Amino acid sequence: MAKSALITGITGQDGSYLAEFLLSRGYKVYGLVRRSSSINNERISHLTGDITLLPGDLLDQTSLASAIRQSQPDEVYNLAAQSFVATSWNQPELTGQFTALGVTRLLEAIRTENPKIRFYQASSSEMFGSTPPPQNEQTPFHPRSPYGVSKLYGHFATINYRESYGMFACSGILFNHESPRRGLEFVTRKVSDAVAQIKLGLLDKMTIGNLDARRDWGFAGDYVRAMWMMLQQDRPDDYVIATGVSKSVRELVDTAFRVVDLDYRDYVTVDPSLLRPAEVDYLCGDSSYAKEKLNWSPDTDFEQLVQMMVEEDLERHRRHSYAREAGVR
Ligand code: NAP
Ligand code: F7E
Repeated sequence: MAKSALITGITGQDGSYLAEFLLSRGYKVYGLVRRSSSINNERISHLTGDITLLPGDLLDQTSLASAIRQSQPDEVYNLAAQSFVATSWNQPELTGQFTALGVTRLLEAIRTENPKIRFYQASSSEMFGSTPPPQNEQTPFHPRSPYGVSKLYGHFATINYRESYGMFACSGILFNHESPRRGLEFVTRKVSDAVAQIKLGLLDKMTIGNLDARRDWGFAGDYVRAMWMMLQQDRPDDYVIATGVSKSVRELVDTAFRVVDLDYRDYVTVDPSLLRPAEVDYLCGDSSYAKEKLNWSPDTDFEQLVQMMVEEDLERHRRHSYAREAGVR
């Protein structure tokens, strides 16, 4: 019989790629969607008819239990979160409610409905914070944001349910992963979108925050494959997923402008208001354990990722420009 999976955060970047991946493997896919006055299904609209959406919110225990009862999943992927680090300083309590306590609510719902369900928790390299690279499963945590602190709670809640109740609960410690579906507030997409607009003459300049921060950036499509692999093992465990290559924000900007043959120094200025109260300076993951146990490695490198993102944003803005012109005529 076909397996079934429930994805929280299915409307997000990773949720959309994971839904596609699981459908391609014959899964029945359910997605938890919170109520909103305007529909926000852009990333999964092409999957309408193939997936089943269920109402629910990480803030509401009853709705989580109900979604599990309705979907009867073999696997639950908890991708929902307040995921933007900068916002976590403005909304620290809400971030804790979604990103930390939301994990406990979901684990409790699974434990009481069916503790045999396999569970994936979307943990984050933000949990390493100020601990220097390379970071792997043995590296001590020192988060630097309310988001990182909340993710660390979720990480240990997952381990605790595994140890307390023998549940098949895994935590994927994923480093930054990006795509053309990345939210516009994250630095890679902010840059690819601005580069496309500048190239097309729709924008003159862009502002940026810390150019010296370093991140290990991979492609989201590669990373959702690792999530699924974790839940197919004989034993539950935690894994670091990363490319092992770290680049600065300056290198990101330089690479993106080079895709359209421009020099970033002519267009980019630093805006100190975009600096964070505490920064994560240097992330570079060591995913040799995932390579050994899951046989996982990424297919897409940094340059291919940046090129893909800039080209898709160019294409999107060109389409919108044509549509605008056609509308005027
Ligand atoms: P994303 O695009 O921001 O998506 C977040 C998802 O969570 C959206 O579907 C959002 O729904 C949903 N959500 C937020 N609050 C919710 C609530 N109270 N109840 C139900 N759903 C809620 O994030 P992403 O980049 O796909 O990341 C997926 C997960 O991996 C997140 O947990 C993130 O923290 C974690 N992570 C991401 C990265 C990365 O580099 N992308 C790295 C490590 C870990 P709406 O559409 O309604 O807002
Ligand atoms: O920032 C710097 C910023 O917001 C990356 C989330 O998916 O990955 C993501 O968190 C770096 C930081 O991602 C701007 O200060 C400079 O050093 O793209 P970001 P993030 O904070 O690393 C982790 C693994 C997650 O788990 C999170 O959910 O870029 N930076 N200038 C900027 N960042 C933004 N957003 N905007 C700027 O203008």
